[in-house]
Amino acid sequence: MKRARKEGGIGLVYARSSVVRLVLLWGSVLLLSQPVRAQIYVDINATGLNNGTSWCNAYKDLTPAINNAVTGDEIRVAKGLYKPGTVRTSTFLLQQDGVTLLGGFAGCGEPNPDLRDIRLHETILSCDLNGDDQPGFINNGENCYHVVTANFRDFSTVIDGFTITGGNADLPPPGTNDRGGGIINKNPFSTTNGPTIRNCIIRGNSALNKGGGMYNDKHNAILINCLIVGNRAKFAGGIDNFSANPTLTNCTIAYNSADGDSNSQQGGIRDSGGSATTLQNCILWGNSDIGGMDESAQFVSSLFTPPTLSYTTIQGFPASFLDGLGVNGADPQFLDPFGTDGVAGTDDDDWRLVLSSPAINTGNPAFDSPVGADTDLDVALRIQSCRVDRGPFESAKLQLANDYNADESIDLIDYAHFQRCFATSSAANPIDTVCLCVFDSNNDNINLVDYVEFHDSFISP
Ligand SMILES: [Ca+2]
Ligand SMILES: [Ca+2]
Ligand SMILES: [Ca+2]
Ligand SMILES: [Ca+2]
Repeated sequence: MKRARKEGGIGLVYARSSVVRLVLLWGSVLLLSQPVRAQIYVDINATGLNNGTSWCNAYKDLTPAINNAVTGDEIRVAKGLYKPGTVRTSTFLLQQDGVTLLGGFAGCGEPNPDLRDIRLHETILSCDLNGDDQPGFINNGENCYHVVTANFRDFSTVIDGFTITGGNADLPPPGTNDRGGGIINKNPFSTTNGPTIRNCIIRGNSALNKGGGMYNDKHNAILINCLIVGNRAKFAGGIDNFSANPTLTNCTIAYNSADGDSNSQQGGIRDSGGSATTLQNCILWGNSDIGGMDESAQFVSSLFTPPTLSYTTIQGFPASFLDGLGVNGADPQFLDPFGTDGVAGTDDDDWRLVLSSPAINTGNPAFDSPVGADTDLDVALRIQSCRVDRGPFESAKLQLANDYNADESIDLIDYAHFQRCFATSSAANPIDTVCLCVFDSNNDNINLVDYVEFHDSFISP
């Protein structure tokens, strides 16, 4: 008998709105229960003193808030569009570790100004100084070089809940205004562990040289629940890493492009200078270079410092030495990656997964949501059904009973997992939560009763 467990329903359910509302309430309670940090408010619609002390007395710009923040402060930013200044060298320059930037609040004049919903209250950081950008990087000649600059910033620097767009790092050397259009993290001296970037959309940025979306030089950045789409550069349209070991979890890096003059210029992510990226529950798809959209256009690394890949989708896989548990090349099936304007990386795209997506319920079965990332980019619960999805959006689709690997077929692969899960749990043989969720038919443990259920499903699915 096919049956979906835990939620008690039968078949597949897609009911996001009620989940979103529940999680919003829950998220608000969480925010209230966290230790008190000094809060600095930023709201482009603020009407009062503009000194940052409350929503209606908020700074109207983000820059003075950043400049006045000290370690331990939390900068809360209301919905709206924020620019770093008026000249091309303007950038949101993060100068202090231990400061958390949170976007997505309702803000002044709203019934609950503290209500946080990063989708409904989109908070955009943009380099489009004239406000005249069009899809396809048109009119970005006056845009500033880097939207965010986080040089030397460590993990305690947190950027959470922003859309980062319009950076155009097009100034030829000397200098580094030719890289990192969206975010630049550079330490020329020694390795820095940071910054931490969560729940962010980095889209529509460009660079003359490398790292259209992001450039990490000796910065082991952490990215969780991020969407890096529609950025471009000569080399590495999405993310360029030099002597850096970033960790990406539940990120989608898609339809970024590199227009360098050889056929392996790495539209998605490039590791060089000894870099070794870690990717878990991620999707690399549709990134292109002049050689097309093969595996080398998604991700390029060195044989000598290979990346650590798990439960990640890479278009064109397998084609090189890249490998890892749960890595495959199955089309993730985005809902509408180009939108009505036909261009990836603009605000009409939809990067959620269609219900038939093989990226749903196929993330790491042992995954536990990291701190600060227990919701997805829709502010819905990060882990739904039995198992986390790949990419920043979690589907509400339920997983079939007895279908451990979520391929909607109950076969020998699932039988092997049943045997593993059936054995007594021990340190050498841990039973993950997916075991219990898909195989434990009567909510006690995995035992002979469940074996009978599995057997029935197996012979008569
Ligand atoms: Ca512009
Ligand atoms: Ca679009
Ligand atoms: Ca799931
Ligand atoms: Ca299966």
